[in-house]
Amino acid sequence: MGKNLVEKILAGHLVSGNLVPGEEIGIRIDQTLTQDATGTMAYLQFEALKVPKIKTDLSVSYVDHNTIQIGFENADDHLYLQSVAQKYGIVFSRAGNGICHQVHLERFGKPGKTLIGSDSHTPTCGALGMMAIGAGGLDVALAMAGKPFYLVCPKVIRINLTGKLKSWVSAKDVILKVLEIFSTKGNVNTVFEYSGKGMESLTVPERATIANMGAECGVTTSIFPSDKMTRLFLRSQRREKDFTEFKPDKDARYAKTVTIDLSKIEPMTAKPHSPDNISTVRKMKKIAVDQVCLGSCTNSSYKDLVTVAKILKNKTAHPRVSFILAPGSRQVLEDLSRNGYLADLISSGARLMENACGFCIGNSQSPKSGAVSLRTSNRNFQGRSGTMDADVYLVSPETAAAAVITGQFIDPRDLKMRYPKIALPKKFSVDDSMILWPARTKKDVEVIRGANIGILPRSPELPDTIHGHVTIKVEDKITTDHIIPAGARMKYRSNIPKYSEFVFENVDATFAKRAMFVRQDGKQNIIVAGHSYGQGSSREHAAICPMFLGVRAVLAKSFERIHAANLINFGILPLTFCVDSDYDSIDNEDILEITDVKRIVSEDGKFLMRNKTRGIAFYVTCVLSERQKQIILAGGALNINNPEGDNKLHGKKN
Ligand code: MIC
Ligand code: SF4
Repeated sequence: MGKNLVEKILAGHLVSGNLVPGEEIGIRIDQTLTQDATGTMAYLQFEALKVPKIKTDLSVSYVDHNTIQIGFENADDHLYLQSVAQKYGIVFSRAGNGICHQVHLERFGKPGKTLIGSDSHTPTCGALGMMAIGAGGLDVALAMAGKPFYLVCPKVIRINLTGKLKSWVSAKDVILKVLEIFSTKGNVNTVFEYSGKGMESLTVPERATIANMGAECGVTTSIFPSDKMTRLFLRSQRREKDFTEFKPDKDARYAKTVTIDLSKIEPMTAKPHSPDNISTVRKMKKIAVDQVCLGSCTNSSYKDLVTVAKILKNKTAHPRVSFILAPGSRQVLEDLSRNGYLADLISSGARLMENACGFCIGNSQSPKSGAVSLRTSNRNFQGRSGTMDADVYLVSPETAAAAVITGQFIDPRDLKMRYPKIALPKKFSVDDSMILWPARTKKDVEVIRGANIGILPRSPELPDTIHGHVTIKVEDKITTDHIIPAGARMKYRSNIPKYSEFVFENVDATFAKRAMFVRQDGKQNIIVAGHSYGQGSSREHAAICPMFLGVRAVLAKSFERIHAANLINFGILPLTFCVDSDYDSIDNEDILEITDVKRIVSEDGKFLMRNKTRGIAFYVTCVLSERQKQIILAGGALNINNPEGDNKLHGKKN
């Protein structure tokens, strides 16, 4: 029987388990990536594993998230990351070189290989035919130490693209269509594999936009075959030697096939406050636009930005619109500049930002209160822009450009202009001088730990009785942005005691204090949640900080993949309701108790939970693999992989 792409890569990397969808498997990881905001924890954890050098083919540490540098914190982190990279054989991409996913696509991704990254948009490299998966920092640290990466063997859905995109419609509209079909819920342990005649006409940067935002559907990853387009892209990056053709077998089987006719797609948008709140732009009422942000790892490629430059040539941004431009990488910026497009963008009124995450993570360019902001990024969760009452709409670069000129949210086809069709350059400007390679010869490198490099907290062993206090009850679709905000708070990523003060800050600002009180009282905190708990970012801080505050269990209707893995890694029980309606019988401040915890975890994971406050009881489950059971019983993965807990790793306290 023929194999699909996913089966081929998984079979070639399988270390444990069987390739049966739903079963846990372990795979060998060829490449890893980290970014600075998740990287400091990942490398503190890597150091704790006591491995002298990385064991992957390639590991790259990027600095792209916290580059604002107000105060010493960000720069302390960068220096720590640079020195750790030198010491352990990791490639270091300096601040200013670009967003991890864009740079990895340009310079490092290889068809047929496996990649895990401590960022949820790691699947971007699926555009090159890689199995590229987002994960928590600890899982990345373990992979760098040569351990397998464990995941649930995914089912594979084939997305068959037919037809051709019409003028003014682009890759962003395709992935917004996919989000309309699949939504952000219910796609855990699934991979989208793209195929079809329509797919063949998409360039690698267009495929990257689609693979990138598959993350919003909650899938394990998205993948494209490696074909003529892949070869062209790698050639233009002067690395054709990295090309291998990689296609599914003709008789490959899929869990299901969904066909999308590209010629029928119109300009689309995701309305506030979720990437699956989809409409066509045509159906939107005319709204005045205050801000347009062009960039992020979804839509900041050369093609995206040249398209906008051509639309805006000899035009000026509408007086109401603040027009923000953040190229995806130094290469994109350099090529825009060499080919004259940067001048066109600047003369149209673009406010040029650093080629980094910037506005996308809300650490700069927060819009005015009550603003309408059109962004080409991938997430529009409430408050992520840094302005709680702003309405953020996700759009294509073409729709963004139309708003820059008109100050209105309009369908770009209404500009009545000729659509600028952009061919990719034969050769991009390749200059890796902002990439530092680790020393080849063995020398002693000192790891530099500034004052911002904090402690690496661990969780105690699992207790036998959880006497839990419902410290917060939340709804469906709680994102990791809700659990622990990024933006202005991100500079505390390396300082867990400080960062923990902001857990659920935008949902209930009293949470951290109340949770700490419960912990100091010798009890455990429980979070009660609806469906899809932990959507969005991979940040393991959404598990580490609650753990630090004494959260021992999260009881939800369902979990998202990366967050569930992070909870287990940090010794927090992910419990699910056996009957969803039991959610309604719990209130804030209720006392929930489970007993005989260790035995039940080791057996079938089915607990009788007693609500002591209400005098009722109901069943919850905790379905874990044998490996995960050991982790939970030990109180977290670090307690297994470095049981003695080395405190010498802790930096100066702030
Ligand atoms: C995001 O887009 O939310 C982030 C910031 O890139 C996160 C990682 C982080 O929180 O550091 C992600 O996507 O995983
Ligand atoms: Fe950076 Fe935004 Fe991409 Fe996250 S989604 S990696 S913050 S650009």
